[in-house]
Amino acid sequence: MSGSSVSGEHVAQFRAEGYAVVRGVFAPQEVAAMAAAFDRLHARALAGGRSWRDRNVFFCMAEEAGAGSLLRYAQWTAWLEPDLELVRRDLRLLAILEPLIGRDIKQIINQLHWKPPGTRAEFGFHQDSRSRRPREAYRDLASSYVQTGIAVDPQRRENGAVVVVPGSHRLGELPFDADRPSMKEAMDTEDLARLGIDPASAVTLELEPGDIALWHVHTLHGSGPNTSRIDRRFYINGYVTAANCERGEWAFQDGQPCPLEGEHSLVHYEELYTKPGPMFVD
Ligand SMILES: O=C(O)CCC(=O)C(=O)O
Repeated sequence: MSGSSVSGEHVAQFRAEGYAVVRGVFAPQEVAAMAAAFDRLHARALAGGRSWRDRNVFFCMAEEAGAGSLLRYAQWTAWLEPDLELVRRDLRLLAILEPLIGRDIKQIINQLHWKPPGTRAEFGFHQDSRSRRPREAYRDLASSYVQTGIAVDPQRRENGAVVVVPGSHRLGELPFDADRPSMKEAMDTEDLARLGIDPASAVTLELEPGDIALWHVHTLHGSGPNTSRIDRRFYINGYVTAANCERGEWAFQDGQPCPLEGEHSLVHYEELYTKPGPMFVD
């Protein structure tokens, strides 16, 4: 696939199953530019050695037994890396999003996830709706929000690809323990069984570099450890119909890409205006 030609087949699948995969959106040289940006960010985060914040930009470090200090995720690095900034407002993403959430779109997630070989770095099964807080800032979440993930490395079960439960978006918001953040949990099929869901119905989103996965705010998903010999890097961008959200950075206004510039907007970091950093965070 090239240019902004996206076939539209993903729309029916997203509506029916709560997820979809669009293949070959970004070309190898574009993925290489994303990977190089990831590498620079990774080196910067490890050099700092501790979690670090500058306004919405956040490097979350974690200690893992046997693996030492890891960059677990980084948020809003599009502010630091021009190639990542261009991707977040690429017209091919608009072509994927517009049939689902319109052409006036804000962005509320800009995040890279990195699982080096041999690390756990898992995400327990969850619904993204749980993190969309404060709830009054996000109206009509179920029909206004799409999470996307671009494969930078091949994604397989062995290196910790996303696993989704098809059709689970129709279950609405499920009871999860708010004290168990998904990034602190292992991907455990018992969690599905407890919700009355057959664990065998879960599907691994196998992706090649440049493919995009998208999922609904109520789709149950998680991801397991990286038991392979390759990295698993994933570039996540979450979007919302602008009229239904008080938070976020503009991504597209009337279908026109909006660069990140000027002041950071309030998204998830509630102390943006009172404790902007830059600072290490414990
Ligand atoms: O990177 C992953 O595997 C987890 C992604 C995820 O669960 C999310 O973005 O909600």
